Amino acid sequence: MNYKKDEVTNLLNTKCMNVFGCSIDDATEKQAYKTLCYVVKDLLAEKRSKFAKQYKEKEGKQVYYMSMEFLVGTSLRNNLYNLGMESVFKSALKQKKIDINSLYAMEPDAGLGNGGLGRLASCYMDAMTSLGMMGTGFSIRYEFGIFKQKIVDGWQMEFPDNWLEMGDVWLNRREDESFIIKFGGTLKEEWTDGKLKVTHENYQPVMAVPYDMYISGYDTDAVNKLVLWSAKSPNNLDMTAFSRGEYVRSLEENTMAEVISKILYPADDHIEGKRLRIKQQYLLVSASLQSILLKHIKKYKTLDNLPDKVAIHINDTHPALCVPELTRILIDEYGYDWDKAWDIVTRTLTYTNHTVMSEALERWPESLFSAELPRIYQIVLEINRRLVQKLNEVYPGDIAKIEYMSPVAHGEVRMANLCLAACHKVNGVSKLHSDILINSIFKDYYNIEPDKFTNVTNGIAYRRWLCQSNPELASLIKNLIGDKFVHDATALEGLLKYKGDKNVLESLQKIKLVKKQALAKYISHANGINVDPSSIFDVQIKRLHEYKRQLLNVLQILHMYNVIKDNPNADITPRTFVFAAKASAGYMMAKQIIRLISAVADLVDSDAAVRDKIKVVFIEDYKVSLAEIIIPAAEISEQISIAGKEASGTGNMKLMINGAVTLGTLDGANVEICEQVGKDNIFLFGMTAPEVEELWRKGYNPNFFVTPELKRVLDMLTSGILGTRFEDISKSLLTNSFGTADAYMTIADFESYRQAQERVGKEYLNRDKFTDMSLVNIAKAGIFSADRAVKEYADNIWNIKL
Ligand code: CR1
Repeated sequence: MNYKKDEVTNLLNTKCMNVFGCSIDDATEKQAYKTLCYVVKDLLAEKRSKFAKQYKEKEGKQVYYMSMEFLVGTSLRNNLYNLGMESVFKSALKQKKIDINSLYAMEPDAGLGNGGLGRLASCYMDAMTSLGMMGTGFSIRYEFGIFKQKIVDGWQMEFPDNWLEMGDVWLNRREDESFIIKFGGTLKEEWTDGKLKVTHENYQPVMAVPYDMYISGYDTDAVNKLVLWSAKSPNNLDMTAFSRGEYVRSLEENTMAEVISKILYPADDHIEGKRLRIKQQYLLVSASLQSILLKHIKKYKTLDNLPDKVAIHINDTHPALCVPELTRILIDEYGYDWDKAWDIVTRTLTYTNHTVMSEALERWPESLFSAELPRIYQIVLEINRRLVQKLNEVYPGDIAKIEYMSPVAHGEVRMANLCLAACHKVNGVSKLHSDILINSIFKDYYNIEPDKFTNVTNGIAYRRWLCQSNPELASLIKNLIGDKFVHDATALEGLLKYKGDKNVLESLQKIKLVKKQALAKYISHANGINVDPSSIFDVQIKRLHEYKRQLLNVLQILHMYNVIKDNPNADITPRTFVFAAKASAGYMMAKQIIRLISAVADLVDSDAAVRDKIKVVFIEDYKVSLAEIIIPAAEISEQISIAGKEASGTGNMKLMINGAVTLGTLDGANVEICEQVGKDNIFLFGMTAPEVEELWRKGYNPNFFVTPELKRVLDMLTSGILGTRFEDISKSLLTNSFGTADAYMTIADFESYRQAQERVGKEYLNRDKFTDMSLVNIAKAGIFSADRAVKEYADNIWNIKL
């Protein structure tokens, strides 16, 4: 958008006057922040209205992206950047003596997600918009997003994240477009004119109120919307109770309803089969589908063509209730018969799987499911009955297989099977992960419908992660290869011609140092620790999960400690190990591991012989905006999950594009990162996924893999040297009573990891060679752009022409 400085000043003044009754000169900082956000929102609204009008005339196909999580992070800088207006706003504000950076700093993260899955959804909204697609995200307006983390004496403590206080500036409430969602109750069945009519009675109605958040894209006419549903009681006050003097009870129903959208479940790659959670899922699904269908019928006067005009995407199984709910609406509300309804459902819905962790595969007890959603349960049973009939023809008599594939079995409703049965496309999120899906967990479905399955390797909104978080690097790249890469990330390959170019390597080193200094400053402020910006910044930032093996990292640090203690003059390249991670609130082992990291940090720091060589820092409250500070400063990107378990990873991509070199296993998208950069530009270690499988088959006993060095490290866990004895961690690694010890093969991979870490230390000493590796990583990161990923979804899954 083309605005001059004076015009921007006018916009700010007028808005400030309208909302706060003062000019921008007299505004408090908070008022200035809000004014700026409102002005930006207005600009987006204006663009949105033009875009929507154009689109309506074109009658193109559009996507609805259903996700229980969108990890939006902050929006202000991103929106200004995307509108190409950052500098004009900056100078208009500067004239008023307001530093735009201090306003940026006031914005809370919209933390409506846990980790990779939620951030991916936000990156895809950005890419859909930048590509000019009409795409709408649907989720929940959690009053409290992912908790704020504080570390107290090594323990994680959780605090509520009241993001709306400053974050609601981006939301538009549209009460008029609310829908009623029905929970519980009973079903009445009547036959009229040879047709069975089912009426849902005595249910508890909850109102779903939509809030819109605009999503901007880079250099595009498009503006999309993220629609967030909030739960509300349809009856404000129970007047009878109120007039009886029962004031509290009169408000009770209100509170019960509102609780549904109160808080995000803080578990990642893990489910909790809680009643409130299924209510959240149904609220999202039912409200979104009602709104999609209403809009469609208004426009086309029929739902027959729904699959031609609409793709509804199920992001992991959390919104899997789309399957029965869409069927229900078509039958109960729009009078379709089963076959026609089912045909529309299957051609409209698509599904992405994001994990093979069995504890994350959602299943609901039938009793809970049928009590909360009686009509939906009935429909699920019918889907199941028809499917079993079909499977009996394909796998006659193979009861075990059919049961394994059924949406309903053993007293449970299984959401993944519901998606597999209904969606016309199913994908994994990296090549390795998609292969594992078709060769193992989804094999039986793959055998009957191989064409249904495909892969889309994850991608990132690289303009946020490179251009906005690391403007210094982006501007160097522009100087070297022009600005084509801002639209087309694969143009980054142009950097390859600067391999070995002394000047370029020096510039890269300088920029890295600047970003490391910035992180060091943050750390000194947040942790009160001074880290040395000339040491290697070795970073592991992601959710805390045993399969991600933060523990492997810590054990190796303890080993380095021993090496230095044995020989204070040992040739060790100074290293700063940075961790940041939230643990699911109820995940005790993950919390213990955080405590261990803190204990190791203290141990290292208290020892004069060691502290100049290694530093360990756990930065609390990992979130999108913190990642934006850490990632540009990273030199080593730890991606060390046990092979076969990390579906893709996306932090690996963000770190790579900022020049960090991956130290990793051949897991998830690391495999494709390795394909891109070649073995010389990545530090690989550990077993491959087939080797892991093979070892499980042969029988894994961690004790066989304990080297003398590792034995010494493991003893430290319980010796008391760490202040606390970490018995549980030690046991989880070594006690093999039920064959469950070391479930993530930390011990089996330790030696290989130790050696890889030694290589890192050595290779870093040749700064130019290391920076060359870094340059190749930046140059080859283009393929991991969300633009590429979303194009693949459009082509192969949603059938949308761009
Ligand atoms: C996976 O663990 C992947 C993201 C996005 C996560 C991670 O490897 O990069 O999804 N899965 O695809 C997840 O959160 C509930 O599952």
